[in-house]
Amino acid sequence: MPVNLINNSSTVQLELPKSKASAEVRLFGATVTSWKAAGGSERLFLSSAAALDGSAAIRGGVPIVFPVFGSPKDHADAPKLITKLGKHGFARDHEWAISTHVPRIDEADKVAVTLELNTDSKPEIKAVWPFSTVLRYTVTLAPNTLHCAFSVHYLDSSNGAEMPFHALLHNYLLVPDATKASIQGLNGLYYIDKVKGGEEARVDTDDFTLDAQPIDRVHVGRHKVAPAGEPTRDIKLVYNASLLQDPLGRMGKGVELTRSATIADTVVWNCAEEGNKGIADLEQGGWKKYVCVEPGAVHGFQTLAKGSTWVAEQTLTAW
Ligand code: TA6
Repeated sequence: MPVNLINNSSTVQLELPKSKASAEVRLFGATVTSWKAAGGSERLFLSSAAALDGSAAIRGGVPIVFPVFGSPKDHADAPKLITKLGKHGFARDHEWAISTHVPRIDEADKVAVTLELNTDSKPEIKAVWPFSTVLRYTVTLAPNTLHCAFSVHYLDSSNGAEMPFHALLHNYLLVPDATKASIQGLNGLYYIDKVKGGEEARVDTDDFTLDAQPIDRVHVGRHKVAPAGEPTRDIKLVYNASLLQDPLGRMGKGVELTRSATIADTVVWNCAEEGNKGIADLEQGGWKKYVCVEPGAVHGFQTLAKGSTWVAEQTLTAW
């Protein structure tokens, strides 16, 4: 069966036997923890020290950040209503369920599963989030792509207020060597540099390399000088791997990311060697194996009216 429940029903495994593509999605946090494109080579980083027992958000894969990016106190515009939320919100550290509302796709070259989190069913979420909300997440595997569709359904609330939120897909992309990898597609974007205390600057190269320095930047999709209607930018992560780093050339050249216009911002994060020491669930030397490239809606809060739905989608393509 190409869609299986494994590990005591804690994980959904998607498989395409012909191309040898596969993916694993944990019910905890709806976190995709493995994606192997055609040929079977892993494309996501998962720390060997990550907690996989539900005691903490998973360090690696694709955690979902919702409904706040960072802590509410990081945002001067955070509405009072949501100041009790923890860092990066609650989607990534709660158990989701397999949706009974959306049929699973199970075809020769495409398999998908939909997970769901109903905030009303979790008292600890209700205590900090005054909106009845259903989150749905559909992960679709094709031979060379992983498609992730995240939707927010605002059902009800006692005060009828608009729902404020951020959302982001926190992709930990596996790289042969983070100091060699480069990111294309950010050129010209204005960004907020969290390593430099929130300084603002603009990217001036189309081949941005990390160079072993800590990086934590929020690139604003709709940058200040962009003419109205500028298309959403696509990102290419280029491995720049030498034969030494990938002797059999199995990993390919990189990963391309495209997304819906709803998640036009792009966060780039790597903690570098010095930051690695302070992150207990990041394996030693783990910083060199990942680059986080995270499409999101995190610059300013989105608002959703009661009864409405918001959708964000990304496609990762192995090349
Ligand atoms: O998305 C980047 C970021 O917000 C960084 O500031 C860094 O803290 C990272 O996420 C990881 O956060 P976490 O809570 O998972 O340790």
